[in-house]
Amino acid sequence: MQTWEFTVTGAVDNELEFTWEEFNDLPQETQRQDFHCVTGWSRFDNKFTGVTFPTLAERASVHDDAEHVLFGSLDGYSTNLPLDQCLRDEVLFVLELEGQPLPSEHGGPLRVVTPHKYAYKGAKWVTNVTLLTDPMRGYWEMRGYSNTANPWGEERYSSL
Ligand SMILES: Nc1nc2c(c(=O)[nH]1)N[C@H]1C(S)=C(S)[C@@H](COP(=O)(O)O)O[C@H]1N2
Ligand SMILES: [Mo]
Repeated sequence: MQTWEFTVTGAVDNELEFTWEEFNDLPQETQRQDFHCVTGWSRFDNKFTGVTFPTLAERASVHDDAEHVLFGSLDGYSTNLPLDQCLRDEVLFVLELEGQPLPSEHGGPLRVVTPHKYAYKGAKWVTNVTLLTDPMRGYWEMRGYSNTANPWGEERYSSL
């Protein structure tokens, strides 16, 4: 974890940069959440512990004209969401699964979960969050999956 670094940049007053120890010192909460992949499988009742998106947004002091968010990961993956879809306590930066450090195959040491969206909106191995004034598309959103990804609307594919 020596080289791990996490940043929040873009349309914010305070650009944030965390070492692993600093990130772990942020206030955390534990939640039970379901998980829906766009291809049809789900995993129910996962116990996740981590830092909420609003906690980070408050510390960064997000600009009034920020409307969108891009998440970036170590594997080059990215995904995007409107800011109002991120400012929810269930958008969690997960450090622990079932009380254990998040395994790397599930995105450890740190991943995002978005229970209100298909799971591709939750970046594994996340290391940067960029606040944007204009929308951008992430990896799957550029490749035909739905930009909005609401699982109850079964919004799987982009119509554009
Ligand atoms: N960095 C990164 N995050 C990612 C992906 C990925 O390929 N790279 N795949 C996404 C997709 S499509 C799904 S369904 C979930 C899978 O999470 P899991 O491996 O913990 O089941 O991670 C999402 N986050
Ligand atoms: Mo997925």
